[in-house]
Amino acid sequence: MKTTIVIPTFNEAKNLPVLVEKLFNLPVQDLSILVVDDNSPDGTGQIAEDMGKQYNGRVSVLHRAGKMGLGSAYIQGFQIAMQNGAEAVGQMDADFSHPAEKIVELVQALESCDMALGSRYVPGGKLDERWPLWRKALSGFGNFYARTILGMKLRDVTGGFRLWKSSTLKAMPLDSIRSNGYIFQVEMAYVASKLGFQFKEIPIYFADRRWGQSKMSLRIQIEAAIRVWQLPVMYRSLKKVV
Ligand SMILES: Nc1nc2c(ncn2[C@@H]2O[C@H](COP(=O)(O)OP(=O)(O)O)[C@@H](O)[C@H]2O)c(=O)[nH]1
Ligand SMILES: [Mg+2]
Repeated sequence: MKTTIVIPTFNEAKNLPVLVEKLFNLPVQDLSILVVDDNSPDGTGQIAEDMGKQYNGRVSVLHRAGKMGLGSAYIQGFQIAMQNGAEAVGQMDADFSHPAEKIVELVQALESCDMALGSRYVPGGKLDERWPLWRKALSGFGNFYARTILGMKLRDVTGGFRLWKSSTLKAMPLDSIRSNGYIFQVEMAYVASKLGFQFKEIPIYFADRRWGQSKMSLRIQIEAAIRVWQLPVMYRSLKKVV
């Protein structure tokens, strides 16, 4: 299965090369990487460009003019990956929060589902022990809040470590997905589940980022909290396709 992992980056110069090397050392066949860089001031875009040469085109880069948010980076990245023939499309942070080695299990799981995800909220899944209690509680609450209001069976609705079948993404109205922050993950999972697609959750240990700063902000959290209530209205006419 031709697999492309989309990695959005904003100031990930230290993380990206290490992550890319780790990914290419995995026993996953036909793997390529698409970096979506928003003109990172620390030069991540050029580093990604150089890796494209180093890895003979297995790394490609979409350069965007400025910081336009995670959601739109993923949507554009997914579309390009599929145009280039990917049969499975992955998404992950560049910051080592998502354990790269679990991609092997996600690829296996995708044989019997439409989207496989690394989950912090299934048995065996875990949040970084170094996180203070309030941060763990916020993550747990945000996830509980969204999945309850939206009536979803998925345990980790806010998680961003996922592997999609291209056929799943192609059935989704990607152009109408406008969320950009955290809630992007929720919106994608919600739309896919309304369409009737099946998920599999693989437990992961979610580590805090290795280098650099989180782009999470209060504004993003408020956007998410409000938007959860809008999703059922926005997608009220969406019918099952599978
Ligand atoms: N292209 C792009 N990438 C972004 C943007 N915001 C965050 N990222 C990347 O998206 C991933 C997740 O962001 P991060 O700051 O780690 O968020 P956190 O994990 O919630 O703290 C990282 O790889 C970031 O570099 C953005 O506006 N554009
Ligand atoms: Mg992160």
